Amino acid sequence: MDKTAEYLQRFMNGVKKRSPGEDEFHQAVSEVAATIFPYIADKPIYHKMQILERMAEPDRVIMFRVPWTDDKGNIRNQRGYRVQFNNSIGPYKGGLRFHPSVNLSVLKFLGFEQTFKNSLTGLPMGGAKGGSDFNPKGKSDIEVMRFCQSFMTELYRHIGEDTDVPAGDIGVGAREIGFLFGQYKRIENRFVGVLTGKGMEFGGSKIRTEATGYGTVYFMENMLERKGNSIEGKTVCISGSGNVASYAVEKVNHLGGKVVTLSDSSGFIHDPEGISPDKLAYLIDLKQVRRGRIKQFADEYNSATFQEGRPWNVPCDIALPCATQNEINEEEALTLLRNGCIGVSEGANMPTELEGIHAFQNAKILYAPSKAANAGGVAVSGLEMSQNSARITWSEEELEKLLKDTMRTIHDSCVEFGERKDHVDYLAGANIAGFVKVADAMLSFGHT
Ligand code: NDP
Ligand code: 2IT
Repeated sequence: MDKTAEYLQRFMNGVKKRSPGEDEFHQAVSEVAATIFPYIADKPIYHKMQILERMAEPDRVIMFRVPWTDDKGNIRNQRGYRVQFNNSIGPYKGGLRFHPSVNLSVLKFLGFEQTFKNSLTGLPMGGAKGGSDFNPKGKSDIEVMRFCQSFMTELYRHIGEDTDVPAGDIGVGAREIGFLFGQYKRIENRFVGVLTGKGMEFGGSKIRTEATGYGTVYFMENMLERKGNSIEGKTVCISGSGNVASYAVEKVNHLGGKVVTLSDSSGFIHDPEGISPDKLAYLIDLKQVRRGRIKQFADEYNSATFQEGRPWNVPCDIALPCATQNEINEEEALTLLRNGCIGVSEGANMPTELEGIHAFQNAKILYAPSKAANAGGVAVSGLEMSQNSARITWSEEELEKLLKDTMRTIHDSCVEFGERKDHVDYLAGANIAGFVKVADAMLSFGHT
């Protein structure tokens, strides 16, 4: 074993020993470390100062009890978390996830990834993630409000516009951000930009709702453009049917592609005729307003069929996983490749298992890892913070241009650090580009 491989193995053994059983966290760290160790092999200062070791340990983990009362009068207890991972380049920043699968491992993987992602945006934001094992599905609006108020009653003391600025993620959208912001303001008696993804009436930014999905598609368009190709005329498989998936559909449509699948946790729909703008309007109302299931889409439109499972056996040119982590395994990656898929851009965080990533990389298709591909959401969150601090509002045109330019810059940084003999390793490029800025800031701080 060469020295780099030996360091990597020793490092991963340390991470696993310190955080036993945190599989998702180990997965995220090992994917990053496998590309950083070769990069720092001839840069001893990063070893000496234990930079990656320090980056793989959150600054702070906050865990708390969240009691709330359901509509039947029962007292329920959930667990709340905020993982403040790294604030070397700016205040902690990252979403809140409400989903029954939330645990410390999931939030640590997300917070670790967020640190690199936020660095890639070029904006001054550190990395964090939080949330709860609360399941918003089937809950009344009042139950969700009571839960959000209880959650914020503990969280408020740990966050602030210059300390830590949460936002949405799975299960946390405009409704939840409204309840959370209302409670923060009430407790603190201060109206500040402590959350992003706010409603337009109370300090939200234009384009924030659309930003992640749009950005994921822009990244794919940038990769294709570099190869003299484009999304126009391409068949696209998308998973998920929430915020990210919906606006990815919209942007694919704008660019002349055709989206043929969408999914949720019960299954997927296949619509060979494509998700036209009127079908997308139906979907957004179904998922965001009526909080229904994707199966209802196939009940509404004859052109669509519903099946259980994931959409990856439907032939496509481009795949945009936009649901959750580990939703493409090796077999599904190989199926996509066999069916002619030439590009994957990850709207979700860590949607591809390590073996699936290796399959995409071995095939040398255009593979954009989540920390680069879905950075558009947090980038516009950063712009929301700037607007709030300056008490100004930018126009939709300005923000859409800033988002597009940011995705282009991130793409170009990945190429700068990931260009190899006959292809671009976007995974290594994103990891290294994200690492350098945070690492160099940490070097400046000395032994902190
Ligand atoms: P939403 O809650 O709006 O939608 C989530 C979608 O994913 C739903 O269709 C949901 O289906 C599906 N889903 C969630 N968990 C599972 C699961 N375990 N198995 C199968 N399907 C699942 O969330 P977002 O669209 O905001 O987030 C989607 C992904 O994008 C996440 O990975 C998130 O971390 C990432 N992301 C989000 C950003 C944002 O700005 N919102 C920014 C960057 C990344 P169901 O309704 O059945 O639960
Ligand atoms: O994963 C992510 O980047 C998000 N959920 C968005 C974070 C943010 O602060 O906007």
